[in-house]
Amino acid sequence: MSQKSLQRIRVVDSHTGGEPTRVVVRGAPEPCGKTMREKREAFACENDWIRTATVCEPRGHDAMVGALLCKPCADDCIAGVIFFNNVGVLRGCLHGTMGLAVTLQHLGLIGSGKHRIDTPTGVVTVDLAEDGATVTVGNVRSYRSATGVEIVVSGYGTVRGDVAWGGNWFFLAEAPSGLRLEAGNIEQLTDFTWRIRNELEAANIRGTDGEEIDHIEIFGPPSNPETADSKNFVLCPGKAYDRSPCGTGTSAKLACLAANGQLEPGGIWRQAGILDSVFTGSIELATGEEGGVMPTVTGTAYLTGESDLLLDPADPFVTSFSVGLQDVTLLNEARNPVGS
Ligand code: PYC
Repeated sequence: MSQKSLQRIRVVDSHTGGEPTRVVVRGAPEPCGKTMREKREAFACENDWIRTATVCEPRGHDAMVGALLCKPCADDCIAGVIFFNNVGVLRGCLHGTMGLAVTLQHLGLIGSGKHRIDTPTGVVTVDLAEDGATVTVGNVRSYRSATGVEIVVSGYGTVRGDVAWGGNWFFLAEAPSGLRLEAGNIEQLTDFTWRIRNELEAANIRGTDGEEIDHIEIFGPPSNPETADSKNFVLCPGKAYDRSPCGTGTSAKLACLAANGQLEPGGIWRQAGILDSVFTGSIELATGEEGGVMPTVTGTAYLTGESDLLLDPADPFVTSFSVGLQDVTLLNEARNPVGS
């Protein structure tokens, strides 16, 4: 087949503490909107095939997080970004923001130092260190919205936890004793946290904006207390677990610690993920009546690839296994604007 009939989407891949990020840098249309929230909505409604084609099988996998590089809506930002995964668009994503920072440097768009990024949750900052891998993200206001929330999880009994916003909605709880918080126990950890998510949904326990709590985060002691204060397992919306400690989840954790009086401005919290990679967090108190904290989260991201994904309109799975043939028509219609 001639090369002309293939559509190309340029991506740069990285991982942050083990969690992959695929930044779409060319070949996708710019979503419409005056704010990044509007662009996120437009992307979800009109260009979902970009999501499925880039992060779902056969080009991606369930743990892959995508990031569409956009024009920012705020003048003082270097870039805009919309994050997405195997089941839909995300709100925020800090491991992905760290991956975006090393990607932008790789593309020659930023150097080390501080930069502002426009996202659907608000403007975040990235501070890229001289080593080209360590990234400190200044996140949006994070806060605990409910504490001592009890749900009964079949097979496990009553689970008590907090609900917090860290750029996504989280339910945070201690892992029950007997549930090993280890990479060798992913199946059981996934089963437990998936049951929590279903119970929250059944009980209509939601975020303060009425949105679903689609990230579940459980905690236990760190594998190595010299390098971390806590270890977590985070279940993401599409039932994949976060390989990293989860930056928005760490922000939600910092908000809960601060609300409990366990973390103050100037203090440091080292959050390990299930692979024992660590994010380091600290807070400032948010100004204004609403309370909460302004978290800062540091991690390391490394580039893993740079490639053109090829989309052949004749391929019945061109935009992934999970979408119907009508999407192929959509792709054909979208080819000219995308390719130009
Ligand atoms: O690091 O914020 C994060 C994140 C969200 C979903 C996966 N990673």
